Amino acid sequence: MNGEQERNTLEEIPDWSRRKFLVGSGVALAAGAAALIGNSSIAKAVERIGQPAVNTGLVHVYEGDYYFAPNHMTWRVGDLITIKQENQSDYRYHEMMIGRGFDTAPTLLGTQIQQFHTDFWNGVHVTILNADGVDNMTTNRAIVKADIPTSPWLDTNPADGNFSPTLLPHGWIEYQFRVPNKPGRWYYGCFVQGFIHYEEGMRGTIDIIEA
Ligand SMILES: [Cu+2]
Repeated sequence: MNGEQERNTLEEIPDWSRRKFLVGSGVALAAGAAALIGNSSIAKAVERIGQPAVNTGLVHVYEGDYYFAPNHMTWRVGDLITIKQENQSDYRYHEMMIGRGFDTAPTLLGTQIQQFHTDFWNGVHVTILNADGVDNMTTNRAIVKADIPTSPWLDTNPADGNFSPTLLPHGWIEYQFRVPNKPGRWYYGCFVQGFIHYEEGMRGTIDIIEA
């Protein structure tokens, strides 16, 4: 039985985690500057170098151990977006869920966070354009069609879960959708291996702005 925890720890990302993201994503110069100055508002600013004000069209989302690059995006309601989700890890599976709040469940290690409580993708039309190296993908309540064969990895059984493309090491997938009218702040994260990836820094934020 799932409990609910209406809280996201993302506002409390400590400085060490931010630095780890910067180094991990290869923004060495920016990370060096941020470390020298040691000012968290500067570290915050450099996260956004090279990113447009609004992400639209083809948006690359790189996955590594344990981060997303970028770890912040801005989407506009009604825009057509193609996410190319690319797992750059040599060893680890990574997924991408988007939502709000957390669902928890009892485990041998105590109560643990399992997934987002509110799945961003519920009711959203998504087209899978291309993929290579998908371990599994649960559509949950997204409305998914595909331009490519998706057997055996696509699970279209509606369940009480999150829409979640899960990639093998070096796997990638491209999917397209129109940003739904769900403005405000959303969170993304990887819940592979329980909550470990998320807690280690594999998470980000999306601000959805009105058209
Ligand atoms: Cu992961």
